[in-house]
This record gives sequence, structure tokens and C-alpha cells, in this order.
Amino acid sequence: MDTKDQDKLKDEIIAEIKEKNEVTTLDLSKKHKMDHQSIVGIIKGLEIKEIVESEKMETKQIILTEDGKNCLEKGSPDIQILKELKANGPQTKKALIEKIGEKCFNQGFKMCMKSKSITHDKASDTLTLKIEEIPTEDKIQNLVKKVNDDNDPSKYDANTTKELIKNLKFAQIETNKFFKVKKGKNFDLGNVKFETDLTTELLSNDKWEKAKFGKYNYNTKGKEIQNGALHRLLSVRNQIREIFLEQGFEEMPTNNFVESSFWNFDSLFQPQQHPSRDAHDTFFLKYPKSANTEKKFPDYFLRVKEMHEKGGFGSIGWQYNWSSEEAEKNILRTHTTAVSSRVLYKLAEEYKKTGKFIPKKYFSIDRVFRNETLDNSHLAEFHQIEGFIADYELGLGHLLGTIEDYFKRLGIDKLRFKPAYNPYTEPSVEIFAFHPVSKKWVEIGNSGIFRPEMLMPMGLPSNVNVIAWGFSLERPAMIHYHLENIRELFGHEVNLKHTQDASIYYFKE
Ligand code: FB9
Repeated sequence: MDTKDQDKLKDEIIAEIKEKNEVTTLDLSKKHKMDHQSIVGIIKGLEIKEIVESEKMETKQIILTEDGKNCLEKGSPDIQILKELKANGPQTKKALIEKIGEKCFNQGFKMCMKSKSITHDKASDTLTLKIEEIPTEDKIQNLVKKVNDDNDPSKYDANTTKELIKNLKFAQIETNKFFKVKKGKNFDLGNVKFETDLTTELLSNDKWEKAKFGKYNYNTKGKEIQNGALHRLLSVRNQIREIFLEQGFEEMPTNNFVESSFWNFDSLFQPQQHPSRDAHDTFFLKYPKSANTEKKFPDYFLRVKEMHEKGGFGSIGWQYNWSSEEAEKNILRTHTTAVSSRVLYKLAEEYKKTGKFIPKKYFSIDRVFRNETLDNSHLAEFHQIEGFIADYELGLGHLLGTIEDYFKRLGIDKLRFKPAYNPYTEPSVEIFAFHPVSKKWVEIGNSGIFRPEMLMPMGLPSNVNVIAWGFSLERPAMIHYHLENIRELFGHEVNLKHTQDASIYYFKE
């Protein structure tokens, strides 16, 4: 509706109020053949200018459902069946359903069986009239006719409304919310144009003195801003990342999902026979099948081979014939510890070049891939979070203290540590937190001190240790968002219509 038509309608509404003193938005909607909400919008506009006043009203009425209208037109379901049997003799259910409809038949059949007015031969599925005379008065239809003529619910007793609404579902209570409208204090001004802003134009020529200003309507909703919503997983990743950054950790470059077995396993002193290195757990690439690690890092490649086969620096190694071909196999990285290894190698190279080792703190958060059995909480990939600190003379106490401090920033202050085993860390420690809701200790991560067999072939100083820990991004995110299935969080079924959560507090009430 354009402004001219709107103004014309407003003038008509004002005229009606002038004549009747009071109207309702329902009456206006019927009279002007406009939907009720549009009429309410116009009244609210006039109300801001105090041309009218409105009072919120609510009325209830009883109205017929579609089944009720069917009964009004054709009679109650049982009477329809009795009339059919009276007129055309015994009939099968199928025949009757074709005539009066399945829903009506089912309701009428129950009613007839309850009143013992028919018999039902199950073998032939045939209904036969059992009474001589069918009722001359259709009481239910009479009730339905009454409701059709008078929608005031107060006219019907509790039993009637229970029968029509609850039992037969021939009627329902409809609540009408509308407004009673009468003159406002500015009514006599008519549909005058109110200024919404004090403009320079109004100020420049004293028009402001005669202008009418509308009141601010503090109840109007602000414009909905179509801003994006951060993916839940990325929201949690950002918050986890913040915790590392505020502690002075640098983020590692993780932009390579494809990794050589050398960096993912061999550089970590993980033996080539380790079960996690076979195709049941790891995704191997068909093309390019092999990496070029030996060409890029020939000396380091040999030192790793030496460490696996014969050991060194006090270790006896794994005592097997190490295969370059196995080490060159390309895979989808199974953990971001492969990236940690590359970064540590670079630190060692820097140390060998400058003769000076600078302690460092690094972290990474990115996707890793495992040939897992899929279920509600496991996909073939997840986001691993990993932190490490490389410094002189670090020990188990530093590791546990660092982990405690880290998880406290995630809202977890009840931790337990359990000795564990990782091929590339010694000691290794599993991290557990007390879940205040389930009242159970749950595993929340793994950690350890990288073995000398990993660090020494890189060329790091022998008194430099590296403490490291890791956990997954999906687990805390699922807890935080109370998700049962990881697919609600990650994958093509994710519903992005959600609001970004302002903070993350795990395991707290
Ligand atoms: O994330 C895990 N659980 C978890 C984490 C956080 C959490 O809530 C928040 C902190 C507030 C709740 C739960 N887990 C590790 C434990 C289990 O969920 C486990 O079933 C799944 N694990 C993944 C690997 O599963 C094959 C989680 C993933 C994991 C495990 C180990 C590491 C990283 C991720 C590691 C490591 C590591 C060890 C030593 C040195 C460097 C890295």
C-alpha cells in the first residue's frame, strides 16, 4: 500500500473513531478487508503520535475444525454409517470408507460399536445394522450447529466442550488477540505529519516552533543486522587460540594436510612396525605416493635412520632395518605433532647456524586424519590442539604445572594425571578432569616430554627439553554446546543458524 492509500485509510479510521468513539482492530480488519497485523501496524503508528490510544484485548471463541464442518454438513460419523446401512444394507468397511472417508468412518465405527448399533463380521469385514430404527435426532450434529451459530465458549458446559474438543475434535478454542482503539490526546489534530528528527531545515526557518514531534518509541525492535555467525568449532578454536596467545605461544604453520611418514612418524622415533602406521589407522596417498624428504634433508634423514637402527646418545634405538621407502610414503597427517617436529628441526637448524638456542613456546590447532571406525563421536578426522615448550632443563614438574595452568584458563581446575605410553614421549601422561555434571573423571588429553631419540638427531642442545600436550577441539566444543553427535558440529549437516557464544567455561555448572 503506497503512502497516499495509507493516509486515506488512516483518515477513514480516524473518522470511524470520531463517529463511534471506540473501535477494535478486528472490526477494522474485517471492514477494510485487510490482514489484522497490517491494521495493528497502522494503529501503532497513530498511537506513537498520540492520535489514538489502544488497549490490548484477548478473547476466546469456540470454532469448528474441518471434521466439525464435515459433521455439520453430513451428520455425525455414526449416524452417517447407520444411514448408509439402513439405506443399502450390510456393507464392507472398504465400501463405507469409499463413501464417507476413512477418518469419518474410523470415528463412526468406534461410535457404532460403542452404542452396539451395528455388528461387524471380521471374516468378511462386513458391517450390519443391528437396531431396527436409527436415531431420528443427531445430537452431535445439533451441538455442532449451535457452535457454528454461536462461538461464545461460555455458552457450553464442560462436558459438551470436552466431547466436542477433546473426544471428537470437532471444535477448538481460538484465542484472538486484538486492540481496542479510542481517541488519543492529539486526536483532534487528525493524521498530522509528525517530524521524526530536528533537522537543520526546521531550525533554519523557525518551522520547528510549529512542528509536531512524535514521541520516541523505545519498544520498537532494532533493525535485525544480517551479520554472519561464526561456525561453532571456529568459535571454540578462537577461544582456545586466545589462551595460547595470551601465554606468549606462537602459532605453528599447519597448512599441509598431506605429510610424509618421515615427519609424521620417523622423526618422532616412532618405529616403522608400530600398528598406528598401517592402513587400518592411517590414510596413505596413492598419488603422489612418495615424498622427497631425503633429497630435502639428506643429513637429518640419515641421522634418523641411524637412531632407529642403532640408537645413539645413550639409546639402543629400535634395532631394525629402517626403510627409506616406508619413510617417504605420503599420508594424511595423523597428528599435528608432525608439525611440532618440523618446527623443532628448524629451531635446531637455527641453533646450529647461530650457536645460540632461544627457548620457544609454540601451539597448533588443525585437522588431523585417522582411519577410525565412525560413530556418533568419531569422524575420520578431528582438530588436534597441541602446545609445546622448548627450554633448558625442563622436567615432569614443568609439564604438569604448565598443563594445570593451561586448563585452568579453560575453567578446569580439578585435574588428575595418569602415567601412559607414547612412542615419542617419555614420560607420557594422560590428563583427566572431573566433570561436575556427570561427577566422573574424563580423559581430556595426553602429554609428555619428547624423547632424546627424537630431539638429538635434530641437533638440539642436549640440555634442552621439550614438554608437550594435546587434546581435541571437538570434545570441548561438543560439551560446551551440549551436542550428542559430532555431525551437529562438523560436516555437511551442520546448522549454521546459531549465535556465537560469548565465552567458554567447561565442566562448570
Ligand atoms: O580431547 C580430548 N578430550 C577432551 C578434551 C577437552 C575437553 O574439555 C575441555 C578442555 C575443556 C574434554 C575432553 N581427548 C583427546 C580425550 C578423549 O576425548 C579421546 O577419546 C579422544 N582423543 C583424541 C585422539 O583420539 C584418537 C582426544 C584427541 C587427542 C588425543 C591425544 C592428543 C591430542 C588429541 C595428544 C597429544 C600429545 C601427546 C604428547 C605430546 C604432544 C601431543
